[in-house]
Amino acid sequence: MSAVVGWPEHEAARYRAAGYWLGETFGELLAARAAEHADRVAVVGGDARWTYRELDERAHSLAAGFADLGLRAGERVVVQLPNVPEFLEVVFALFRLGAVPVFALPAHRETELRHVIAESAAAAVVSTDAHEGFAAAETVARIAAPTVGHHVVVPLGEGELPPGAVPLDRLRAPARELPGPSAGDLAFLQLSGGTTGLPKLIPRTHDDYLYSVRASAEICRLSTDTVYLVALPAAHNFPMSSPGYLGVLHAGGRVVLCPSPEAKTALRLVERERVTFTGVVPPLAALWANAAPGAGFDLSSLEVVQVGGARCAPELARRIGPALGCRVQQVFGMAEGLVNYTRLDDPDDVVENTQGRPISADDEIRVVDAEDNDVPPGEVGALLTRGPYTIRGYYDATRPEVAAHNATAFTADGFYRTGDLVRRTPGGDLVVSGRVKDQINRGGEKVAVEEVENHLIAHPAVLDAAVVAMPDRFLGERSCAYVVPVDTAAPPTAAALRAFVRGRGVAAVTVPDRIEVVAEFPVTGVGKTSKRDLRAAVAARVREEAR
Ligand code: AMP
Ligand code: DBH
Repeated sequence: MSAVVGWPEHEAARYRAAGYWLGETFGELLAARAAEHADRVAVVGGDARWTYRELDERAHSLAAGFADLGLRAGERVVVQLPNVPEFLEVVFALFRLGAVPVFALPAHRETELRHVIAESAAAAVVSTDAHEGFAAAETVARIAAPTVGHHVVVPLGEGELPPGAVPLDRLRAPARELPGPSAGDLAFLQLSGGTTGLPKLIPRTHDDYLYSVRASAEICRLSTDTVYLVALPAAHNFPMSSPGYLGVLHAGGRVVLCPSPEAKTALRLVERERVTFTGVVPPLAALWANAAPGAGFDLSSLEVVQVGGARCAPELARRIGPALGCRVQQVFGMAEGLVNYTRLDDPDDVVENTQGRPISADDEIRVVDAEDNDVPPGEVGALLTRGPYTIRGYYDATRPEVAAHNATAFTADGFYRTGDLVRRTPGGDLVVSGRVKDQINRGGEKVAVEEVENHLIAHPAVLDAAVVAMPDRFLGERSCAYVVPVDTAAPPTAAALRAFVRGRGVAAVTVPDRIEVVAEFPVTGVGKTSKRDLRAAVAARVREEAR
């Protein structure tokens, strides 16, 4: 067993023969585009406007700098950067060297960082000094992970550099040829939303990921005229590859990094940079659609706004187009692989009411019941998938606990259990109706339920905790934690529990939105906590309170 579970050789051969896997690496892609489009602007962010040639040269120079630092191909590097242009030069430098970025989100805090550093056995961390009031560099220094030999900091002028941390600019070295990775090698580790706890590491290769990027760029009709706004965090799979900034760089277009997804900031950039294409999660789409009509920005350049990451209500899908003056595309994807799109020439009915269909003719889709039998066509079931860009196992499969999880997250014949409940329309489009897996989708941000429960249970006054989704008009879902106190006569207050979880240094999304202290949980026939009943109970209370 190796750390990365690969595709069986006969399937890999099929994906190569079909022209999906072309044997190209990210570094080679950028070099090719820099040769074709040298003087076109590739990246706009902050005060920077880099051409393709500049981005390529910066990545070459930093790759040499990382090598000089002692970083080697195959070593993992946790990268936590917000939407700054340095994000792109750093990740392309690492790609070029064959070092493996691990994409932490800017919202991650000590608990998540500690986890991804440990799980990836990271040799280096690239962080800011501080962002969003979070002392990132200091936190990385405090974690003091034994595997981490290098800490590189992109200073945003918001915090101190800990002793031993190297500012990014000091890494720049004269470019030189480096051996570089092969297209079949592990390119990076993406993070899952974390369905059963902290994020899991998703191993993606140059070959498989670039196939999804190229095919996405084609489906989304990207060209050298595309100006793409990265409104979501650049580290997330959606703005990275669906078609995201990688799709745009593949097409020779322009990537504009938005420092905040807030409507005014984003829409002002749309006007200033003549943005043509962007992707957002449903709550953002709603905010933008509400803000745009009165805001007075010229949005006439906008052609397509994608909405994905969580269920988009048909009413919202209908409103976005008229409010922003653009076409809408629904995107249902996952960092593990499979991505579905409504197509740009689909009828309104499909765009509004479905989450689209897969990228590839070789994306295999099964909709199954609890025993893994196919449900009749059109009925709701659990979505299983396998294909040329869907992983066969989480990283690092040499670890027993990861191998054990892989045994349940994938079928014996290599299908990924997405945990999503879907049905397929006669036209072949998927409609997402819920989740099998115990995850809360807070407007696209996934709450790691078990993790929240673990934090709560760590409180001395808490006997047991169960976290479920409660419906929310704005975010779709928020988290509600049910708690059984050790002593029902002296229960902890909700405020104290929330402060306790926050005090453990977790992302804000991990702090429960609502806490209900109860004497006991409802149970199923065999005595397990019935989360179904808890969900129904909190939904009823939310409805009552809204009356
Ligand atoms: P992650 O595991 O963080 O990559 O999140 C992927 C999950 O987000 C999917 O398995 C779905 O549960 C959810 N998701 C993504 N896009 C959509 C969408 N358009 N509609 C409904 N759910 C979505
Ligand atoms: O939610 C996701 O993870 C997601 C949504 C849309 C994704 O990974 C993607 C597109 O590629």
